[in-house]
Amino acid sequence: MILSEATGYDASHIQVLEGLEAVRRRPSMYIGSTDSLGLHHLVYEVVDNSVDEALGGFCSEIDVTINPGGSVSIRDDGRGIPVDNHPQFNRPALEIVLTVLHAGGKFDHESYGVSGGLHGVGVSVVNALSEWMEVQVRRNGRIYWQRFEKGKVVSDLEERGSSDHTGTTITFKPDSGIFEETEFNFDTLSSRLRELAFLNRGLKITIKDERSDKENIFQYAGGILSFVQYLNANKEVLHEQPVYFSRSKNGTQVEVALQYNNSYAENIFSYANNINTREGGTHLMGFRAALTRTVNDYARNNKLFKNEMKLGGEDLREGLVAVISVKLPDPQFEGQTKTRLGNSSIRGIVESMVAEGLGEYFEENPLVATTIVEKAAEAMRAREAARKAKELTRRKNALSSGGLPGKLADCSDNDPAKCEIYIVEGESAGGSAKQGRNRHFQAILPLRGKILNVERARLDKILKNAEIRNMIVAFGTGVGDDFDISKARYHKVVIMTDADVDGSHIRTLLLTFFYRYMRPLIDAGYVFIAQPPLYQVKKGKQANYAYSDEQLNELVAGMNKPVIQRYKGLGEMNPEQLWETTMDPEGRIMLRVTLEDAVEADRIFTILMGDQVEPRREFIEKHAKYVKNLDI
Ligand code: 0RA
Repeated sequence: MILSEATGYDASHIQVLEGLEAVRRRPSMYIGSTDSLGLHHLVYEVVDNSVDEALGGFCSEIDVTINPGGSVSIRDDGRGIPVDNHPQFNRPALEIVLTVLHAGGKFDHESYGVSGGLHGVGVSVVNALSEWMEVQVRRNGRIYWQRFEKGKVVSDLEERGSSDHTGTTITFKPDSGIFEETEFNFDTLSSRLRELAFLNRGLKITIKDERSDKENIFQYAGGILSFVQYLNANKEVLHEQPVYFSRSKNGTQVEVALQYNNSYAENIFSYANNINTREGGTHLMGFRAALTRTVNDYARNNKLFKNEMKLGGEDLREGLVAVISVKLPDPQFEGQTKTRLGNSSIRGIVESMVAEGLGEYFEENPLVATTIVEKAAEAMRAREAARKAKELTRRKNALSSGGLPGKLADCSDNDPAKCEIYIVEGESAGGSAKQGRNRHFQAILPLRGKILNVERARLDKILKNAEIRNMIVAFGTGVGDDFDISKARYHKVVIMTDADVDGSHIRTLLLTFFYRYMRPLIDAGYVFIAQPPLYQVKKGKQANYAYSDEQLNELVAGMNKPVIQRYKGLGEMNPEQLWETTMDPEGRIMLRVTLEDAVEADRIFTILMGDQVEPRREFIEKHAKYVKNLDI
């Protein structure tokens, strides 16, 4: 609001209230959503402010505590939010930082050359969306305190004793009138805080859950070099030490760590100002271009190739684990989820810095350089073989009717948004599903026995597997680099397996394949897991179904002589039962597969499917529950 006549406190006060009211009216505009994701963003927003202090060199420790009553506290040892009078508003600066939109308190732009961009909406937004917030500041030898409710000042700034430390503690309770979900998840917060600790070398971040007594301490002397070691922890690496270098120029800092392993997947995590740029961007393009060029230059200069061989970008991806982190002033975030770095000048800057840093590293570490050249050369030969295999798939498909696999019972509707495909374990359950389905919008593809473990095979071998080829052709999307989600013939891909160990194994194999070679299918939310019932409870002619042990207990409570049948496989249900319990959109339960935490997902698939047996056993013993959650 701009009122030329209005002056002093009153006018500013009105402005403040209108600003925060806007946040409460349209919270999603400021924090993305009001579901669990948005809820956790509140914490990240406050933590980002503490990390900013760390980036400026003023803070070395951040403690996050989930309190029993539903609030969360973020404590740092930074400079403390200023408390002196803000001349424009004639109120304490702390109050302005907490109640004025975008004030953020970043009055001194110089010391905040780099700061969170995606969140970066300001702590005042968190305040506006909190039932209450209390701020404690240690500064000038004193302790200050102030409380807010729904963004409004409810007590003036108070002095509460003395302290010879500096720092800020912000405690807030999210407003349950705004958030659909108000329970903080320890693992979700832990993942992001671990990531922040990797990205800010030496910074100590602690998270404590006072509801249980879980605690994690993250601190990495190696920064992103430690991050790469963490990502490769359960893989066989091709060179012991990760490649690492950092460069900075004109206020832009580029940091890269990379290490090859013996797998066939690529795993690059790119960041701009600590934000995970899932959609990539100019920094990633610069990195890729420099990697390809520098490795080819090295191979040529050292006469590692007999003839005029040239490695392509895709050859350098195989088995690559890399973290690239840039810090720049004024980042531009673009794309659907605002996670693609758009600053065009960054591409060239990163490319030249990476070429320089990597070139130097190779000169000093010729063994590492040679290992990378050899791995890429092998990938190139395999790529040639895969190209031939893919072509074969294409030609074979063209021969059969309509190009679709013979085992597929397709649906008649051809609007992908309405269509579903059930991937069914076993021929007999496949048969029941074909009979029981609604053929207008439900297609059935039975799988015979086990499918290939894609974690241990290259794409050329994967494409030789008939079950996998059938899926690719049925989906219509292609696979790997050629994957095109806009060609998907179904917007629901439903995995339907038995509720036993084999079924769970097949499910994990399928999920691994989708994750490694059809990731956008998962990102788009197209992958589901069917939930067949575990029990049938009969009383007279009336049949009921239970999908869990608790449900079974509820059902039989008070029943006289119920007849309970435990289902071991889908095959034990007739087509009508299968339809009624598992496939009918009116009554079925389906779970959507989401893998938001790419670091954790990658770790899990490596552990579950990789060739190192020991960590797998350990993992299953330690995280049996998590595995169950992943599976569902
Ligand atoms: C405004 C100005 C300064 C620091 C901060 C805000 C600040 C905000 C938060 C939020 C959580 N922790 C924080 N720590 C600091 C600069 C202070 C100065 O110039 O001394």
